[in-house]
Amino acid sequence: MPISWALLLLPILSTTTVLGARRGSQSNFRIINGTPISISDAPWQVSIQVLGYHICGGSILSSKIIITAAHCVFYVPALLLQVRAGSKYWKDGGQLIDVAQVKRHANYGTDPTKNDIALLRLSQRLYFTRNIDRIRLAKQTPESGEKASVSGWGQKKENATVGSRDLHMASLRIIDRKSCQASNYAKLRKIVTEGMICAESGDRDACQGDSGGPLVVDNQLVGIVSWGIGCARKGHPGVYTDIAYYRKWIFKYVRRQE
Ligand code: 4AZ
Repeated sequence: MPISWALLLLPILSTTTVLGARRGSQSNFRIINGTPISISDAPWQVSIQVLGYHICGGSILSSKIIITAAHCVFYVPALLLQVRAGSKYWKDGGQLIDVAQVKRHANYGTDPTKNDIALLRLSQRLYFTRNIDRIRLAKQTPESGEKASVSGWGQKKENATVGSRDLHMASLRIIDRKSCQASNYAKLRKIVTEGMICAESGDRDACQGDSGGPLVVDNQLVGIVSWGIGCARKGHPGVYTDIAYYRKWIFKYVRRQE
């Protein structure tokens, strides 16, 4: 399926994914080749949920603002969305809070890989603990070769049908935009535009269900899991929304809400 369709269908696919997990047939799926972590290792990580099921990851910017991918919340009204913070399990624990408002990037739409960024305003404040905290935004786009980590409740295998019950993290390396474009994405005519950065590391990657979640360098948010062709395929890096590129857009909205 073309990636653009896949991205549009993501909320639906992810919901079925997690329904599968609840049936308990396969309980071990996660980020590709990551390791289980405590929520205190990534206290900014949240699970974004529709009708009680995990659809995407997100990160805490402030006690009332979550940042995620626009494709995660494209067709979803705020009243169906909730956020779970402070638990390594998407299904239990921590704080579960309703979403009051969704702010997608105004230029998100026709191409679901572009401007893939959204903010959620919560109906109540999160109470910060050692398991729930904000993450700072990177001021600069990370350099090629820098070590980064990605976390989430997504699939362990590209063709898996279920997400992970518990939170996983994988270490990656940043690839600059031009090298990323020169990968198989050039042959496939996938455009890695300004506002995107890439990361990969052999057999480790983000996958479906990790979308919207954090890519972190030195405890700063540098990216949002956005798209890719498959998961952990050689020459097909994971593509992330570049936080530094959208910093002004983010702060315009965050200031207005605080
Ligand atoms: C997805 O479908 C997706 N390997 C997210 C990340 C990547 C691929 C697919 C990166 O949401």
